Amino acid sequence: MKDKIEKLLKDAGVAYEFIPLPEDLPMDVPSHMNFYKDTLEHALATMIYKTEKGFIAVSRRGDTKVNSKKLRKFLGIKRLSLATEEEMKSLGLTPGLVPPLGHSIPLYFDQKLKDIDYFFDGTGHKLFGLKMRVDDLLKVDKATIGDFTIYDELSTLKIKRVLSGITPSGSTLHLGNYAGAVKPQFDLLEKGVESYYFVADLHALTTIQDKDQLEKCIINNVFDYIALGLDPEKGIYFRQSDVSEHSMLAIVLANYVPFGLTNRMHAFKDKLAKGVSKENINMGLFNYPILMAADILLYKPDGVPVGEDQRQHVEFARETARSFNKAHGAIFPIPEALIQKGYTSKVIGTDGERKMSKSLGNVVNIFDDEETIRRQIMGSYTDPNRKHPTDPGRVEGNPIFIYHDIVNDNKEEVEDLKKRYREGKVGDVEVKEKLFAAHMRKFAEARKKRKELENNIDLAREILEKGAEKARKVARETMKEVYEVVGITNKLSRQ
Ligand code: AQP
Repeated sequence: MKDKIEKLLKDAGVAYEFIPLPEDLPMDVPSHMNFYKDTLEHALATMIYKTEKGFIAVSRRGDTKVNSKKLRKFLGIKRLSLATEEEMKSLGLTPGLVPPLGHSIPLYFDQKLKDIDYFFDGTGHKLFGLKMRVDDLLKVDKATIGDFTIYDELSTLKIKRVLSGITPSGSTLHLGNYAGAVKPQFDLLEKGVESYYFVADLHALTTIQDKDQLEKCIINNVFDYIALGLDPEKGIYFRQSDVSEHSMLAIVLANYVPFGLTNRMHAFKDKLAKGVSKENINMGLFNYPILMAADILLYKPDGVPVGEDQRQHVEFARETARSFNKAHGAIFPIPEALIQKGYTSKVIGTDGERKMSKSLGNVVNIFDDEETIRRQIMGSYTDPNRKHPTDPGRVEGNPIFIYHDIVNDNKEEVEDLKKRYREGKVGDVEVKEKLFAAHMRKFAEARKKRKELENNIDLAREILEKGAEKARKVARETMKEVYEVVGITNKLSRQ
């Protein structure tokens, strides 16, 4: 393929550059752009799709995503899916290495390409990249230009580093944690965003005061994340208390936070609402948002992927950063809360009323034993107005259909169940049985892996320690900077 491209470019008499690439360079676009020391807008990604009219190649900029609705409309087609590895091979192409020219199938370029001068793409050869001018490419290729992409929000927000924490307060993760936080966090890592994850053991002290229980929860959390697919070599995964700068920064930041703002935070207000008197609420809970602001600001992330329930706390961190910056100059970038759109931002619990929460017990867990998960699903609230399976039911906002959307990868089955539910042609039991089966399918591999990990506590500790070493480097730099600007000239700030 590379030779064919070279000939095409030479014959057309245009300028181009083949760039030698290191053998161990990962295949993804962000890693390539990192290597070129350039940004995603200058990456060209060419994808092969299958349609009812045959295969097509589509080129888009790295900071955009193909909008399938727009593309289907543009092409006047109904069916559109990415070609499989086998199908690509039959076209003489290697997945991840598709060049933007030399195809035997129709080629389409998104028009946003015309807003950049040059681009980088593949040559079909793992060890060579291609750099050339967009105008020159258009001279060589007989591509059709159209408008079928949208900007990728993450690239336009310029998200390069993110940070997320999870409180090890329960036994395992639930579907709310998964859809609202863990899955989006993993998606960011996949896209090449530098990702920090920490087990918030200091936050857990607000509710756990039994050391064995705390340690168990921490280790469980590591097993959950690793079983779900976190690669600790790619993402930096550590334990909050292993990086003492979290506590150090919280003490400093407390001086930049008004009492009134902290008093309005929901973690504290929720407890009051549950009837606990102010006199009995521990200060750890009251100070929780301050420690969380320190957790975040220490790593100067651009974004914090969280569920809707944490929006207020991220806003608190932003406010704290502004207040500190006002006094000392632009030390902290103001991070964005990266919250999912739609129902996954706040997955409803099995009580059909409140957010799915460990402490409320209205959960469907991921790693519990089969019987417990079956019980959680079978006991879930559905549509209270539906007395018989023949009554038309409500799908929107119905927990069992929300859970189907999260775990059931058989979308045809989900659509069929929704249709029959609306028409009063399926009972709750069948919907729940199918949900249970889909849950088991979705997490089969993760559940197997978690079982294998279960007795390997040393591995969990090793992962956390290695992660902490990496996290500490960044945390220490920020802390030095903070001590220096506030005037604490001690051993750390002089280092
Ligand atoms: N129901 C939910 N929907 C969407 N996102 C959720 N998250 C939690 N519940 C939902 C997100 O998961 C991340 C980790 O949460 P956490 O365990 O650290 O704390 P949490 O938000 O307090 O979770 P719980 O289950 O509600 O714990 P408890 O009951 O102990 O307070 C966060 O990003 C959170 O937004």
